[in-house]
Amino acid sequence: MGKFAFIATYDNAFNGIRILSSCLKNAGHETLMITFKNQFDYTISDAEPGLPDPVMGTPTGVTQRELDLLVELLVEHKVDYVGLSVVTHFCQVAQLVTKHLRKALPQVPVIWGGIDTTMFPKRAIEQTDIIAIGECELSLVELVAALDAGRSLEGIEGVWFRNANGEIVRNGRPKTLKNLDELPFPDWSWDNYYAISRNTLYPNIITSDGFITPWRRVVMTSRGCPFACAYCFHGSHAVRNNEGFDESVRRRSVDNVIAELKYLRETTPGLTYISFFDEVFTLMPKWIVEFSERYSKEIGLDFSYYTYPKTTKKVYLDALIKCGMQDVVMGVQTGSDKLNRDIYNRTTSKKNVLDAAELINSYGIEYHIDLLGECPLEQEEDYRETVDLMLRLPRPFNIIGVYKLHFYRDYHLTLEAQKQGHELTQVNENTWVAPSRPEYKFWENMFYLAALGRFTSQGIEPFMNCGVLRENQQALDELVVAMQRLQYIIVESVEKKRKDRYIAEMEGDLAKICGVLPVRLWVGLKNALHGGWIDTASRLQDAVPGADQPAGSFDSNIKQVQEMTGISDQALSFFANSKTLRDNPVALEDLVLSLRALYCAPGSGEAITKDEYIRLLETNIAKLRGSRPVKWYIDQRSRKTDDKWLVGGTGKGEWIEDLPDMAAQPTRMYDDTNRP
Ligand code: B12
Ligand code: SF4
Repeated sequence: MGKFAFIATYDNAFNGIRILSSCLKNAGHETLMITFKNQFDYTISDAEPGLPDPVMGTPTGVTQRELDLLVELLVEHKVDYVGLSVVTHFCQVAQLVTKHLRKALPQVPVIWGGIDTTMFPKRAIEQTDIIAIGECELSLVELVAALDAGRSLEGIEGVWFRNANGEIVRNGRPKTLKNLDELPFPDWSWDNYYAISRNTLYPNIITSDGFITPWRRVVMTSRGCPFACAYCFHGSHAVRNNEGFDESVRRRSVDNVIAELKYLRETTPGLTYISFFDEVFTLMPKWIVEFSERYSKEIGLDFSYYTYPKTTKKVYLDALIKCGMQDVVMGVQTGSDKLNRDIYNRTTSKKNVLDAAELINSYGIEYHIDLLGECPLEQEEDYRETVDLMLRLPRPFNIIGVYKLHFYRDYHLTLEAQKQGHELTQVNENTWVAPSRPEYKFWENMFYLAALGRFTSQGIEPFMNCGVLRENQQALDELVVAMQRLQYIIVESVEKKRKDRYIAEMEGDLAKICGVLPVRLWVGLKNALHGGWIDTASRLQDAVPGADQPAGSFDSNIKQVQEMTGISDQALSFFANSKTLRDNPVALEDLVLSLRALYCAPGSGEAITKDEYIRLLETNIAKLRGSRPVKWYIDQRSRKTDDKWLVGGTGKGEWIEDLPDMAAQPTRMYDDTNRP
């Protein structure tokens, strides 16, 4: 039985590879799963050998040492076959690895599969020995069996190869999978997992700079998408016509998904979060309702999913809100109906986005959106529509990113851009990007400014019209970074957390701990003994002079902007010297009010900064958690699997369903100055 090594580039989630690995294991083979470069490793700038022009905007560098580590790993494990999962963004890395492996391990066939291979099979087969297009759960098992037995690959549907005469043999369409329940669960074992990144081999561990963390797993309940956006592989002419993927939406049974989730919960200590990676999770209302009921009873972990503006409906949210839904990611791309309709082939409008966002917001859920940028087909009026949308979207929401538009080979979008005479730069075999223009960065910053701030439309207008800011990117660059810093804390290398949400969570946590009887008794005792132990009041000082006053004159506002953001004198000078901003004082007034909202703890009435307040909360919680009665209490609680709490102090202890509602009470109950 052959040993098969899968390689993914810049990805450690690779649901596809995990399922293929399970398929091969079930057929009796051994597998390795290798992340070649971690997801957030494409920022290394001194990589050798240099690769073609960067796709991600930064060099996707691979070092000789990393290639050597890969070969050493494959040799050590006596691997018989290598399978590369190729996405178009990183097809240049797949090419480089393949070239290198052909030289270093000529006896090992290198098989390509994945999205890029499926979209561009004729090009893919030029690069390597064997390719498998489309969904390969069936074909790969057949393929490896044939290779093991030394049989011809002729007739294995979806597989292309070169025969003894060097001619390319194309075995037609892959079989389509009708019943996804027949597939095995993805392989989440770590004993066969390796990451190679930053010149190091990381065996059998999850590294911190990928999408997968110890507490998060990804699950797909369906395949396919009913939409056909022009920049997505579902919208590509190639995929729609080259017989690669079955484009119909297929969904697993609720039973099958719940079984996978239970399996994950049992095999993943510390698991707290599920990311559902279906293209559009909110489809098939009956399925969602049944799933939600089962999920809340049998799984109960927090989760997030992707939605589409038009499929964000009450029926889905009513069901999902009850069972752990934490976040929603909604593709927005642009606020311009014209761009959506004419260029991106999206059947969604600005109104649809606003309706969807308002609905999500009415459930108290934070949502995340993504936008597209660097599109030469986008015009000033389109950008302005997006800014307007950002102003109108209900808070809180987060822009995950303004993603650089990639023009893939033969895509309608690519042909259209070329037809309209826009110059595009090829950055790898199958990708082109628009050469950078100052306006791209300017508008990206404007989207963030509108989303992060609390601007009126009159207040944002002068920023959009300001020639000084358009010519000097540094000013908005620094301001936006500072505003993001004010809004978020980085909780791990790939995640940011909204400070307001973090504060609310801690306040709730603190209130819960404080509300329990043993703590109340303990605190009372401590206070009675004059041993005040949480020092808050003395630190509730004015952090921002004048922050409780209305926005002031232009010059004093400029000063406040710098106090709150810490931007450099030079960046500040662009704002200060802008005649447009000076002539329209509402712009700076709105900015200052926006910054205050980001900077100060909400509703405190006192100008304590959020950072300071967070530190206080963290300290207080740490102290309480460290105290003997609380430790005991938490320990007791953790022995219960459900969310009941033990009421102490009654002598025998009694488990209660609901926590005392202390959340409404102020957290500053340990005010040092109140001590008797
Ligand atoms: C979940 C997801 C992510 C997750 C996890 C990544 C992952 N690959 O699992 C995250 C958020 C990290 C992510 C990031 C990115 N993603 Co993404 N992502 C997806 C999504 C929605 C699902 C992936 C999935 O699990 N599919 C289901 C599995 C079963 O299908 P599969 O992976 O294609 O695998 C099957 C076949 O392709 C084949 N196969 C796959 N590998 C191999 C290998 C061999 C040897 C063989 C024989 C067969 C084979 O068999 C598999 C089983 O049937 C897809 C859309 C989609 N439906 O695929 C986009 C998609 C893959 N992402 C895409 C993009 C652009 C990205 C990013 C570049 C975005 C960015 N700007 O950063 C990064 C790149 C990450 C990377 N290095 O791959 C594009 C890729 C387009 C392209 N032409 O390559 C897709 C197709 C979406 C789109 N808009 O078109 N993504
Ligand atoms: S909705 Fe999402 S997955 Fe579907 S075609 Fe559009 S971008 Fe692709």
